[in-house]
Amino acid sequence: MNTLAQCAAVVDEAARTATAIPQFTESGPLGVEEAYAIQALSMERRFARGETLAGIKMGLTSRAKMVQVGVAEVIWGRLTNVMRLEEGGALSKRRYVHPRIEPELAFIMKRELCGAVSPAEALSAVEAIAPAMEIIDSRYRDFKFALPDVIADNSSSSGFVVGPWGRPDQDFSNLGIAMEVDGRVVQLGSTAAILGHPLRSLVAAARAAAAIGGLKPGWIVLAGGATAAHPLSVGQHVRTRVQNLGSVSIKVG
Ligand code: OOG
Ligand code: MG
Repeated sequence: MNTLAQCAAVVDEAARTATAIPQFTESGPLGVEEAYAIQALSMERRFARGETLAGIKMGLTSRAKMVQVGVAEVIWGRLTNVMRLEEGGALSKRRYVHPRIEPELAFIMKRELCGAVSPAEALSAVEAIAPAMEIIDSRYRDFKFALPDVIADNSSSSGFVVGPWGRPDQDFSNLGIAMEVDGRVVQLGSTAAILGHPLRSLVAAARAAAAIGGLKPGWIVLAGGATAAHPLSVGQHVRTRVQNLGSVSIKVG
């Protein structure tokens, strides 16, 4: 079995070169704690190349997502400045292995938030909320993985795009979501699909982030896909509309 640092190098190289790799769990057991250690070490390699931490993403916070990937645990990963795509801009598909896109809700923090917090405390630390989309790109062959594999692979995160920021003091517990590809709706859902209320995902993020010193002001937190993810192909134009919050879009080049 490889060391954690070797695994981190393997998964980082797979992401950097957009090359699929076999799952780690195919060659031996891997624990969840070790998997988070691999994630941390692989992201350290990116930070050493000049990327900076921009926040965290929560994953598998909706039933639709758990069913799609066959893993039923909430997971998290790290977002970097380089992963952020410009709203309305284009992504280059050849930089990914087999990218998918999913509708999300983003928070931006105005205050630090760390450890066990109540939903009200979490909300009071939020500067704004926005419609968002995450590009997920499992580095594992055929987009297949077990829980420790996906955690080691930064929870499949590979890009994100954020729409207009809105006030956090509005009811966002059950807002309709429609994700369209070239004007055709491919996924319909509600923010309520995210743990019953997206704020619960932020509470979970604060708990998870305790391991890295808490959520920091200015960080973005992605609450997790509200629907199943949709595969991306060159030429597509993808737009997600969230009731009351506006829309966010990306082109695939
Ligand atoms: C794992 C990442 C899950 C979400 O929003 O649920 C995720 C995957 O689907 O590959 O990002
Ligand atoms: Mg996601």
